[in-house]
Amino acid sequence: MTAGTSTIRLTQRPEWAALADHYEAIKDVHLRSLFAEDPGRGERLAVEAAGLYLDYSKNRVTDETLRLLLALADAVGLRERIEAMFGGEKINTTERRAVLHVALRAPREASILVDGENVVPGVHEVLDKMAGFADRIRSGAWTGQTGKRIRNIVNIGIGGSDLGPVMAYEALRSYADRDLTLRFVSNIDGTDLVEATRDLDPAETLFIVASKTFTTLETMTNARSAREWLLRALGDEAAVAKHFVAVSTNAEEVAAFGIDTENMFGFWDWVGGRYSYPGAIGVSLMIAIGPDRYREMLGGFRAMDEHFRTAPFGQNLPVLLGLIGLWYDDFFGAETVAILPYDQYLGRLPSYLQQLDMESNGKHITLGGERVDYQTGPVIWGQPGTNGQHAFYQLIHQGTKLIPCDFIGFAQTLNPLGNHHDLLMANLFAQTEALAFGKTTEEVRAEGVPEFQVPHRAFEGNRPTNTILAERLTPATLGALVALYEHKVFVQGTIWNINSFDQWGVELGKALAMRIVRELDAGDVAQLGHDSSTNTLLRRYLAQRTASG
Ligand code: G6Q
Repeated sequence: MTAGTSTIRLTQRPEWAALADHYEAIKDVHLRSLFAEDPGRGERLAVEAAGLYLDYSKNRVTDETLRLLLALADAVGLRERIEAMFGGEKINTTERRAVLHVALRAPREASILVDGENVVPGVHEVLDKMAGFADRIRSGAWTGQTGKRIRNIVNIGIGGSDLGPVMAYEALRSYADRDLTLRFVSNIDGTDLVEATRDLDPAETLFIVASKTFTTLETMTNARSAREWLLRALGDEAAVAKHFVAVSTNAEEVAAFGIDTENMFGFWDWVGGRYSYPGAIGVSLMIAIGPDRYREMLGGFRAMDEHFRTAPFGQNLPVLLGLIGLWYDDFFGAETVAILPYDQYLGRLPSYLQQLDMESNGKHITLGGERVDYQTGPVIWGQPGTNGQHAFYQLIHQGTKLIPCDFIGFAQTLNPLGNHHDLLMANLFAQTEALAFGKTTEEVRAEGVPEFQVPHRAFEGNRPTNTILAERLTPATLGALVALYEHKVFVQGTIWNINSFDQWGVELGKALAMRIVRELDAGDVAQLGHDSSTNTLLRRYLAQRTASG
C-alpha cells in the first residue's frame, strides 16, 4: 500500500460522521452572528504565506468546524501523502508514476529520487537549456532561415500544453518583451491557426510544438499545417530546423516530424500535463519574460511548496482552502466554485484552474477501485471582476444555489491610472461584504424602498467567500498562487481517496473521434455503424459538406 492510502471508506470514518452531525448543528448559522459573536474573527481567521494573504473568515465555519476538518485531514493521512508526493513515491497508481511537479521548481542542490535516481539535475539542465535558447531569441542571436530575427512566437499545444503557458503569459504580460508577439494555438478548428498566423511574416516566426506525447491529434494537425504555411513562404525544408522547436517527452516522434532533437526541451512522465507549465512547457513564457523573471516565478512556486510541506495544517493555506472547499462540496451540497480575480491580467486564471481542478478531481472511483458514495470535485468557473458583477453575480447574491467564491486581488496595480485601482478593489471588498452579510428587509425598508420591492431588494447573505490578497502581481506571486491551487486540489483528492493525477476521460476523447474520422475520409454513408442519431447527423454532415464543397 502506498503511504497514506486508506482502506477505510471515507464516509465510515468517525471524523466524517462528526462533520455530518456538526453540519446539522450549524447549517443555518449566519455569518452575521459569527462576526457579531467574535469581533476579532476577521483578523483571526486569516493566514499568510509566500506573499499571499488568505482571509477565510467569511466562511460558514466555526472553530469547531475547523477542528473537525483538520481531524479528518489527519485521519486520512494527509501528512504522509504529502511526504509521499514530495518523496517521489508512485502515488499515481493507475499509471504507476511518481507525481513530481514540485521537482520542476526544486532548488539546484535538492535531491529527489525516482527509482533511485536524483531527478533534480535533469530539471536544471532543461531549465538552463531553455534559458540559453530564450536569451538567443530575445537578443536576436537566433535568426530564421532568411537571417531575419524572430519576432513572433506561436505555441502549438492543447490542454496542459496550452492553458498554463497562455494563462501565465497573459498574467505576466506586463513583464514581457513588447517587441515579441506571442500567440497560442490549441483548437483543431483551422480558424485558430489561420487567425493566429494571418498577419505574421513566416521569416520572423518561430513555432513551439508543445506536446508531452507528440501524438495528440489537435497539436500534430496544427503543427503540420504550420509547417506547410512556413514552407509555402520559405520553400526550403531546411527552414523547419530554424523555425520549429519542440517540448516533449517523445524524442522519436519529434525527430520524425523533422525537428532537430537538439532543439527539443524535455520533460518526464512524472509531470502531468496540467502540472507541467513551470518546466519546459513554459518555454514560450520564458522567451516572453526572460529567464530571470521565470526563475523568480519558480521561486514563488517553491515558497508555496515549502509552506505546504512544513506549515502546521491549521496555518497551511492549501490545506485550509482544500478543507473549506470540501466542507461546502460534501456537506452543503455546493456543486460549483467561482474563481473571481480582480485583475485583468488574470483573465485566463479561471480556465486554467478549471482544468487543474476538474481534470484532477473529476473522478468517481477510489484508489481502491470502488465507486465513491460522496461528492468529489466541484465545477470550477469564473471571470475577472468587475465584469462578472454586471453579468452572473446576480445568481450568486440572490439565486437558489450556494456558490462559494474565491476573490483574488492586489494592493498595487501594474497600470496606475487615476483612481481605477481603488475603484476596482472597492468593488472586490464590497462584494465579499455583501455576500456575507446581505441586507435584511428591515434595512431595505429603512432606505425608503417601496413595499412591493422590499422582498426583491433584500439579500439573505451568508454566501461564503475566501479573499486572497497579495501586494502586487509579480512572477513570484503568480507562482505562489498556482502552487496554492495545485496543492489545494491535492488536499481534496487525498481526502476523497481518488487519483488526482490520471485522466482517463481525456484519453477516451483522444481515441473516440478516430473511428468517425476514418468514416468521414471514406465518405460512405452506407457503412456507418452508429446509433440512429449519430448516423443521421453524419449523413447530414456528409451531404452538406459535399454540397458546399
Ligand atoms: C493534462 C491532460 C491533457 C494534456 C493534453 C495534451 O493533464 O493530460 O490536457 O495535457 O491532452 O497532451 P500532450 O501534451 O501529450 O499533447
